[in-house]
Amino acid sequence: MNENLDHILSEVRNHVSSAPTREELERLRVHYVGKKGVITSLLHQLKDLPAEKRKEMGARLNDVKTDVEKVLKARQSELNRKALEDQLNSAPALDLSLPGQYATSAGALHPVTRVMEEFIQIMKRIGFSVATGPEVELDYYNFEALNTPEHHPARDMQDTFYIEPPILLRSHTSPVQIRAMKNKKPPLQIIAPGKVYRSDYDMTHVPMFHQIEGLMVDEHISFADLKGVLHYLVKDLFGARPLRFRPSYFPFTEPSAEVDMQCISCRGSGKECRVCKSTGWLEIGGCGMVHPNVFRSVNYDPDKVSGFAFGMGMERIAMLKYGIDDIRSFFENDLRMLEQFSC
Ligand code: 2NL
Repeated sequence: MNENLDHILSEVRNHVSSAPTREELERLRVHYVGKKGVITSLLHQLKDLPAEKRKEMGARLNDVKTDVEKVLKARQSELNRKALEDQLNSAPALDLSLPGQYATSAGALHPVTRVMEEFIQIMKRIGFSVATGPEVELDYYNFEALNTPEHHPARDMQDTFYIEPPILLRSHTSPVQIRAMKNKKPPLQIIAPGKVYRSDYDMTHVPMFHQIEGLMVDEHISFADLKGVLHYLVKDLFGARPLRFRPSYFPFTEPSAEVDMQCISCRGSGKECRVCKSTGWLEIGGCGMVHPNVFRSVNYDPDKVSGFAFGMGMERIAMLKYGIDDIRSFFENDLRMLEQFSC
């Protein structure tokens, strides 16, 4: 039986290591160590041997079985590797330059984001830096430091979103400028872009919109400086246009004005113009000279410095630039509207 085993072992070595396919290898495995295989049946025959022979033969048979299984395994992984290699070699080369199977359209910036970035770019070019701050604010920064008296309608629950007094959602980005002035001595030239919140909802108002405020403080800053900056800004955003400054009121500026731009559609003629409702003018924001009380609340001396400030709604600017007539369409996520701005 010992010679028989030696013979089996060398036979297995030969057959297995030259097995050409995985199918052939499987056939050999079944033949030697399968349920009815050669080695398995020899193991079954052990019980017929005398006790002292059985122990020796059992150990020997188990060694041979382990050996055979090892050889089978080795050939198996060799064949698996070869199969994978063949598969990779026969596969058609991948052409990575082929267009995809499904067309994907290019994404685009939201029109409000576009206008905002353009606005920021222009202001940076003439020396303004960008300041940001929290959207959840304190009544102090949003109103009190801005000379806005207790009875002012903007402070009303009806107009401002209160989290829980004195915590509120900022109704303009002015609090960013208050914080900036408290942290830095003049001169100062900043813009504060960001989201603001007001309790409003119709064709021209939404409860959240984007504002950019500008602030310039130094000795001898005048209304002429304000006009110069706004003319430069409008020229870059819309092309050169006459501006009109209409006297107005804001608690934080004195004097205050609404800024109107000559209508880009009728060029000021007002003839049957639905863009400017035949007035010849378009309102683009508000502005003024910083109120002395605002300077006092940030520890600037109103006798030594002066400054101008302005605020513009980005949705309003985008509506004028792109001829959009309902502000709500910015927030409906309708691709038919948004896709018009991909380029
Ligand atoms: C508008 C009008 C305006 C300001 C904002 C301002 C800020 C400081 C001091 C003084 Cl810290 N003024 N901001 C001034 C005038 C008008 O915004 O129509 N916004 C959409």
